[in-house]
Amino acid sequence: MVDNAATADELFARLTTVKVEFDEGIAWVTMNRPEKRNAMSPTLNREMLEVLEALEFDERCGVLVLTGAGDSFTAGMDLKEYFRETDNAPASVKLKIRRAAGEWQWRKLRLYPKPTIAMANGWCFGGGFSPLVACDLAIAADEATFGLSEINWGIIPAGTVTRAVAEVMNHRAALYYIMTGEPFGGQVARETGLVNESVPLARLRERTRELAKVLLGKNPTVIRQAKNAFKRIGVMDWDLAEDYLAAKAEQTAAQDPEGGRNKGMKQFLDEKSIRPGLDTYRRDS
Ligand code: ACO
Ligand code: V55
Repeated sequence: MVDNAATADELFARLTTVKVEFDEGIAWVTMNRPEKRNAMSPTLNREMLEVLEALEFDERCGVLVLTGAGDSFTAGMDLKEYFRETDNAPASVKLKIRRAAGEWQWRKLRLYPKPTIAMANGWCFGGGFSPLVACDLAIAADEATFGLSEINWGIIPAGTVTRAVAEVMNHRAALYYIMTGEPFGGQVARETGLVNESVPLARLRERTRELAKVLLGKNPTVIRQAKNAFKRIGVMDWDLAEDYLAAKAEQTAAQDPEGGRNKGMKQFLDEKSIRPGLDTYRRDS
């Protein structure tokens, strides 16, 4: 039998650009190049993918929080290591480096089997919007600074940045910030739909922990199916979505080791000990 935690710990010990810490079911994953404002270099992209793959099967991770070291979430793609130094590389090398970015920034993260929260603690530019939006939920610090800065140095927001922005930000705001490159703070990020809420930096970690704890109290099988269904149905018509959701609902019940659906109904209908509109069912009984 493979010891997932021991294998993961070996990986975590050799990381140079990412830090992983466990705390009561929460895995705090920190982009960790503070002296470079956590810019996403090819090394960071490779390490983040390895970390996400390891945490998928690590029972110490019930909820994943993605954040950045120091005063930054991430300053976006590394202009030196990701762009300039690869400009003259062979197409195959370039492709590999581009692919490693997308692999973690959205492909792995967007349908991650555990709840994910982006904790936007500071600078967040350009490419940083992809993992920010790929996380299920996002909390910003009022003091954080966001920007679609691509226009300011002469490129369009590529990778999946424009796609991510179109998914969550309101239409007018998206175009305004894509076209002006103007920086904005946490409260504007909330008003425009980019994050769920924004709190003073001094409260950011505590509020994130509190939200993570709420998610940790829910049935993990159901929460995984629920969030992934939401992210899948965007491209379906209503008939297809109805059929897909019916199938997913049956699959969820069949997979759920704790039989949540029956517990919930019993506690409400028979015991009258909870009201599901107001409380979650007791998972331990
Ligand atoms: N890529 C590469 N290096 C970076 C990046 C980046 N995206 N962001 C910061 N750095 C490096 C700087 O080059 C500098 O390195 P050095 O100390 O070796 O000279 C170091 O990080 C510190 O940067 P400063 O600019 O000195 O830090 P300051 O705190 O004054 O400003 C800020 C921070 C606002 C984040 C600034 O660094 C910045 O504008 N960075 C670029 C943001 C950006 O536009 N990112 C690209 C978005 S587009 C995309 O991702 C595709
Ligand atoms: C960005 C751009 C890219 C990329 C990843 O704008 C992110 C952000 C131009 O290529 O590969």
